[in-house]
Amino acid sequence: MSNQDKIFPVPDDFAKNALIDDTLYQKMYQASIDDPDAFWGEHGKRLSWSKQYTKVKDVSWSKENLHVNWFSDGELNVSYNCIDRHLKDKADQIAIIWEGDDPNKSENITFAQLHRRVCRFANVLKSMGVQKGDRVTIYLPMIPEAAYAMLACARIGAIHSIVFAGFSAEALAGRINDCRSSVIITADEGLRGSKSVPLKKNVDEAVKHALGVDKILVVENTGNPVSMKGGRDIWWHEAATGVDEFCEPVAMKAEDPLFILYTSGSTGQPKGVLHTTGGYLVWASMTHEYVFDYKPGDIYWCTADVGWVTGHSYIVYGPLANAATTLMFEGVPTYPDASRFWNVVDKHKVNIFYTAPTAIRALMGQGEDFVKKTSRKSLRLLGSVGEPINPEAWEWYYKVVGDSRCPIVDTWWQTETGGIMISPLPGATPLKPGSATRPFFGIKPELVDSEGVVLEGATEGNLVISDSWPGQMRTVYGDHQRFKDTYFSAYPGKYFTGDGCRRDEDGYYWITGRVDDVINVSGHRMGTAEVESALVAHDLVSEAAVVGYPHDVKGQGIYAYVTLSAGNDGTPELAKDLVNWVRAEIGPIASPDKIQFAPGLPKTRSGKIMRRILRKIAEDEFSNLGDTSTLADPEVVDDLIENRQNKK
Ligand code: 6R9
Repeated sequence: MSNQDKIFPVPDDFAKNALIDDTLYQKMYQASIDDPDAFWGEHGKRLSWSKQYTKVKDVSWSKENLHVNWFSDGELNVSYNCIDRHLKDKADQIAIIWEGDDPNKSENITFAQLHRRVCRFANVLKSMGVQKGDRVTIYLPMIPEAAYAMLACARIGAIHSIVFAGFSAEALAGRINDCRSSVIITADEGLRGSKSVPLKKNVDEAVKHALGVDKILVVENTGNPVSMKGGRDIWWHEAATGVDEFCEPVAMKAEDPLFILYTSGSTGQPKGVLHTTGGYLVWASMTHEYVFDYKPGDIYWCTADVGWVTGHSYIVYGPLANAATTLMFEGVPTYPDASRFWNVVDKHKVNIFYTAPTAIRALMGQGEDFVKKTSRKSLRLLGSVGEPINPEAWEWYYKVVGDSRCPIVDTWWQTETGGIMISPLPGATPLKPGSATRPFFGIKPELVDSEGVVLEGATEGNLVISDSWPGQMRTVYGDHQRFKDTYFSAYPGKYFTGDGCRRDEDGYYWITGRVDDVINVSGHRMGTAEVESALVAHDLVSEAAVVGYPHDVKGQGIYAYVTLSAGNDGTPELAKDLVNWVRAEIGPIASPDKIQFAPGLPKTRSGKIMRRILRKIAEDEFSNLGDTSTLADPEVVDDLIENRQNKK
């Protein structure tokens, strides 16, 4: 029997104590599909509304009139829901456990403290002139101030746009410009695995290319000297001195924007995915509670970075809306050594642990001892997100990390979906390693063929979602047409995910990976077009084509075919230069793993690059290249094969 056929039933005691068992899942799922208005009308009440909604779902995915509104006449404040409403009986409960990069540094922040700090932050932003609807770019490492800044924006109705602190100055500038934000929040430096990241320096560089930035608020983190420009740059600790510790939360309409988060697509520059207030928070909090079987008192840890959507929904908004204790980790899994995750689990008695397959695979490569010398007794539930988890990594996670006691929730979702869409509920769903299993409440997944024909039963196809859910993105910021084109044009009336998927006899979903030109490197989404345009921006490069290939740890690696302009040699030094160039243009996560200099790229007669062929060569599967007869210049293929970089 292959791994894929293994079934891990729900442990009896887990089912007994779980919020949702299988019978309840079936019942609630059916209700959510039969009558979404009634279902979400009821579940929207999990939040505290300053004005109760009377409307629930108002959505059209038609081409002519694409709009998505949930709870639209209701009003609420996200910061109030994540903090103030818990103060009555949980003021002294820990809201955030911060664990530093340095294992000797950690801090517990209670809801009362969080309230004061977020209020103070909000008042500082107000004093800097930030108003409701303004965009604020946040470029911070994983320090508590990142959460304060997000919640402070939400408190005063400003729209935050977080840019992952691993992105370059160039990438940051593009995102600042796209949403025209005039305020940036950053730190002197970040710290990861004892190495510092020059954040303020990057911001200084970025604003040379970003017009209209008036104010930069700088958090002192490492304390190393940075340059501060008078009139523009403000130290957080100076601005915060003596500032009032109360700030009234602003009542927001349910459909007022909460945040923009840039994500890569198959074409062009990253898109500003826009999420709004009410539906997003209902979705983030409800999925957090049910998927993680969260109960009061649990210590919950999601290892993502707040620069990604997982950090937004499952470090900050979902858990805090549920009054959970959420752990925020500044460091990396392998510093000081590969026991770090498990030492942190033991140190803070973590019950629920949520990470990415790439981290699991990297730790798996370091051997069991790093895990086995720790206790991990506190763990009750494990989670996975970001890319398909291969069954070997799943079983290692289950047996070695979880000691075969803890269910694993393999959660499939996207920046665009706001929260988890397909996932086991740990008290309800028997697990199959590698499958995200079944849809969450309200989610109607369908598999379609390339013509859009809906496929029934056990089959494989493109994954679409056929009806709206409260957490879905509302638009691409500043470009509603792109929202339509990207998600609703391939299969009219349905949301296209960009993922391929198989459904088995039990109705379980198995995500097979992207079917577009997006690659997934260590769980980070990367548009091949972005890496290509960075490469061709280099003086010596005339053309580039980028594809993904299977990588043991990263899931996919980045393989770049580069054609140089005439008279230049593809030396190993130049290959190194190009890798550094891409790092500087986009960030270290986009560094090509392999560069192959190619005198020509395989193209159709109409000039389209045949990526299928490039993918095969990168995978070292060139014996089966399929039909190359339509190529303009079939000989280039021989050279590509000859000089392939992944020879087995
Ligand atoms: C949350 C997040 C989204 C893409 C998505 C898919 C892949 C995410 C997955 C998964 C298989 C899972 N993906 N979770 N594939 N199984 N459990 O990662 O958002 O960065 O927007 O990436 O990631 O390909 O389309 P985002």
